[in-house]
Amino acid sequence: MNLSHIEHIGIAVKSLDEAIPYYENVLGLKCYAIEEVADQKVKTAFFKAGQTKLELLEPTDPESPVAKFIEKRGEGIHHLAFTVDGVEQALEEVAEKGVRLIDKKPRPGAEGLNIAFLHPKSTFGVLTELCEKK
Ligand code: CMX
Repeated sequence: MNLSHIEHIGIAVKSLDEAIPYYENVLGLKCYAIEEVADQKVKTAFFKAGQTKLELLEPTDPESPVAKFIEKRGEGIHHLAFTVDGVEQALEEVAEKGVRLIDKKPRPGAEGLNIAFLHPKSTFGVLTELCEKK
């Protein structure tokens, strides 16, 4: 697949209101966007640390993947997202190589991206997101 860079690091938090001041007042970063992604049942907040984007994820529903993650493993790093050229084709390729897909087709993510997840049980414990601009 044609993977170019890390698009963002996803971090699960219980509350954006509580977590954002840490990133802004302690680390000195600026939250430049807040967006709800209904499909993923999260509210997201974005920061840039140099070239690297951070995405804070607050669950909007107790049954959402992020709510379950926090319940089971606590707040913390939730996923790593890579930019690829052609998510659909990349999914076919990794599936052929035996990787378990969470999403068989790309779906809409924050910031106008098409996204799809690979299961952490077949990616050495890292929930992996493949994404591209629509
Ligand atoms: N990173 C690493 N491992 C994880 C994980 C994560 N983020 N989330 C769950 N796991 C682990 C669980 O701890 C569990 O491990 P054990 O069996 O050793 O305890 C295992 O994966 C499977 O867990 P599960 O109970 O079968 O499945 P869950 O119901 O916990 O769902 C997952 C896990 C990854 C399939 C689900 O969270 C999912 O579909 N995620 C993709 C969508 C998503 O995360 N959306 C939110 C972000 C949206 C965005 O960025 O816009």
